Amino acid sequence: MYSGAASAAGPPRRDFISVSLGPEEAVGVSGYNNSKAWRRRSCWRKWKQLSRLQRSVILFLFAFLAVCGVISYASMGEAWKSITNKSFGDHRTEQEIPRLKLANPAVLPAPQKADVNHGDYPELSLQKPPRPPHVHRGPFNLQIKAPRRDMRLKTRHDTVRAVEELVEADKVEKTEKSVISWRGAVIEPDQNTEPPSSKIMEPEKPSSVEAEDQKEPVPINERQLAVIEAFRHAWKGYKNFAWGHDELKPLSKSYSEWFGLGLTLIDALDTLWILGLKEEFEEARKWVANDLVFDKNVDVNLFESTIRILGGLLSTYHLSGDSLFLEKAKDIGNRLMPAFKTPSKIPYSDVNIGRGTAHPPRWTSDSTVAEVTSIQLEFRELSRLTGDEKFQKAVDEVMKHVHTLSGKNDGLVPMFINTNSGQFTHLGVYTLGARADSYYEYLLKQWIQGGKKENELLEDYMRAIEGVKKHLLQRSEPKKLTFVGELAHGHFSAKMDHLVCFLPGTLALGAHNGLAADHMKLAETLIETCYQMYAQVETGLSPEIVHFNLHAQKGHKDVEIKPADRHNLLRPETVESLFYMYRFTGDKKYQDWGWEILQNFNRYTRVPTGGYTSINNVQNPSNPEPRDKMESFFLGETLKYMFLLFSDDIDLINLDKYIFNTEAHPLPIWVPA
Ligand code: DMJ
Repeated sequence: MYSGAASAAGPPRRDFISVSLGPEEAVGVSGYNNSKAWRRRSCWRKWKQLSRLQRSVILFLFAFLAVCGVISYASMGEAWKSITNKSFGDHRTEQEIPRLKLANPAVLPAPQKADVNHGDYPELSLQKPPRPPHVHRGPFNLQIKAPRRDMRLKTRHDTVRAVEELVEADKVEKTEKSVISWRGAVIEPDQNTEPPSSKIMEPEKPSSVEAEDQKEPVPINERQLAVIEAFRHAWKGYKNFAWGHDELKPLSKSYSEWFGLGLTLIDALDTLWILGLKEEFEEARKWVANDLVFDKNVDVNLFESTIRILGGLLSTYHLSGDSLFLEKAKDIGNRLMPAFKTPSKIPYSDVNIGRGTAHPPRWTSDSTVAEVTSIQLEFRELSRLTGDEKFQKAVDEVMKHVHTLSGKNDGLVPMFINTNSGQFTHLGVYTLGARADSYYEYLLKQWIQGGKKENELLEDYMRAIEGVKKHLLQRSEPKKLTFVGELAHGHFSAKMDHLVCFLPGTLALGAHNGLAADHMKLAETLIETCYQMYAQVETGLSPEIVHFNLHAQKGHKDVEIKPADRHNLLRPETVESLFYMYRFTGDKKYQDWGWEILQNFNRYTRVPTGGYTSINNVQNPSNPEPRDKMESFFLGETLKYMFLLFSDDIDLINLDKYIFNTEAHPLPIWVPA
C-alpha cells in the first residue's frame, strides 16, 4: 500500500525495505532460487501484494492462534503438575517417595499403584484417544479419561466421535480401575466406595441383617449349644452378683468397677444377639435404656471405652436396628472427644466423660501406640452414622500423622508416642504384643472398612508384615514352630505374648481380601504355634506370655513359661484366629482345636455358682489358682468367636460385609464385597 505512493512532500516514500537486486539476487528473478534470502523476499513481496483487509485478517488469525496456544500450554502444564504431585492421594513429600521405594527393595518392594482419580483432567484426553485396556503406558489419567465438561463440539461428526470416545473411555476406565499390586497379589479397590476422608453428607442407616434372615436358618449344632450353655452360665453369675457393674468377681460373688459403666453388659450385648438369647438381650436393653448414664465424673481410658463401649453399642445398633444404641453411642462418642485436644492431636489416654477434660497418665505425657491407632474403626463408623465428620477427622489425623513418623523399623512401630511432640518415644523396642498389637490389626481393618481405597493404610500394613518377617520370626525347637518374638535394641527375644495370636486371623483376613498368598501360609504356621501354646501346657490353656526354646534340649518342649507369666485371663486371640482360619479354609481341625480350648475353659475356669474366672497358674491342673475375675472380653469376644467358629453358616456375620473391631464387635464394611 505504502510502497511507491507519491508524496507531495518529497520523493516517494519507501516503506519497510527497498528491494534492489544485486547480481546474485537477479539470478532468482528469472530462474528458481531456493536461497533463504530469496524466499524471504519473495514472501514479503506476496505479503505486500495483499490488500490491507487481507493482511489484517491474516494478522488477526495469527494472533488468535498464538493466544490459543498459550492457553492450552498453561492448562496442560497444570494438569501434568497435578498428575505428578497426586500420587494416589499420597501425603508423602517428593523427597520421601523415592526413599520409601528404595528402602530395602529386596525385602519390601513398593506397591505398584496405577491410576487414582480419573476425573481430574478432562481436557487432556481430547488430545489423545484412549488406548486399548491392556496398554499401560504413561499415567492412566492421560489416556483414559474422556472429556466431560470442556469439550467443544462443533460439527455432527465431532459429536459422534466424542461420544464414541466417551463410551470407549468408560470401558477402559472400568477395566483399569485402581489396581494395587503387591508381590503378585492384585487388589482391586471397589470403585463405588467413597474415600472415607471425603465429606460426610448423609447419616447412614444401620446395616441390615434382614437379607440374612430371609434365607433358611442354619440349625445350631452341638458345639454351638455348648457355647450358649457356657455363655448362660457366665451370664447367670454376672446377673446375680454384678448386674450393671463392670466385671464379675465370681468367687466372691461380687463385682469390680473400672469405669462404672456396666462394661460386661455392654460388651456382651451383640453376643447375646448373635447367640439368639432374646430374653437376656431384652433385659440388658432395659438396663441400657434406664440405667446407662455417661454423665459421670469418672476417668475412662479412651481406647478401652472406645473398643468395648462405643464399639459394642454401634454393633448392637447394626444388628438390632434399635436406635437406642446409636443414641448412646453418640453420647459416649461426644464425651470422648476432649481426648484429642492435645498439642500434637495424638489423644491422651484418659478422659473424664462427665467433666469433658482429658489427660495422660500421671507419670508420663506418652500415649500407647496401639491405643491411639485402634479407635479408628469405631469413630469413623460413628461419623458415617451421624453425618458428623468430627469423629472421623480426629482419628484420621492420628493415622496420617503416624504414617509420616520416623522411628519405625521396616514398618514396625515403637510402643509409645508423645502427646506433646507427636513423636515416638522409647525407640528401639518392637513387638506385635501388648502396646503395639492392634496398630497392625487396624491398618488392615480400616483399609477394608473404607472399601480398600486408603492406600497409605495398606502400604503401612504390608510394610509391617515384611518387617515382622524380617525381624521377628524365628523357629523353635524341637517342633520348629514359627513364632513372633520381640526386638529390643537389636537383640532378639524369643518371647511371645498370647495377644500376638490375633495375627494369624488378621493375616488370613488380608489374604482373603486379595493380599499376598504367603500371608495365608504364614497365618497357617502361626495358628499352629498359637494352638501349641495351649496344647503344650498342663491345663491345655495358654499362659499370658511364653518363651520359645531356640535350641533343642532334652526333655524340653518348645514352650517355656516364666512364673510371672503363667496366668490366663480368658483371652480371645487364639479362638479369634481359629474362627478366621476355619471360615477361610473350611479345615475342621480349627474347630476341633477350639473345641478343646472350650472344654479346658470349662474344666479349669468355670465357677459352679455362675461365671468363669481368670486363673493364676495354667501349669497346675489340680490348682489353677482362680483369680476371682471374669473379664468383659470373655463374653464380648471369647465366647462369641467360639460360637462363630463352630458355625457352618458363613452368613452369620459374613466377613465380606462386616469387619470386627478389636473387641469382636462387628461393624459394617462400607461397601460390602
Ligand atoms: C481386648 O480388650 C481386645 O482384644 C484388645 O485388642 C486386646 N486385649 C483384650 C483381649 O485380650
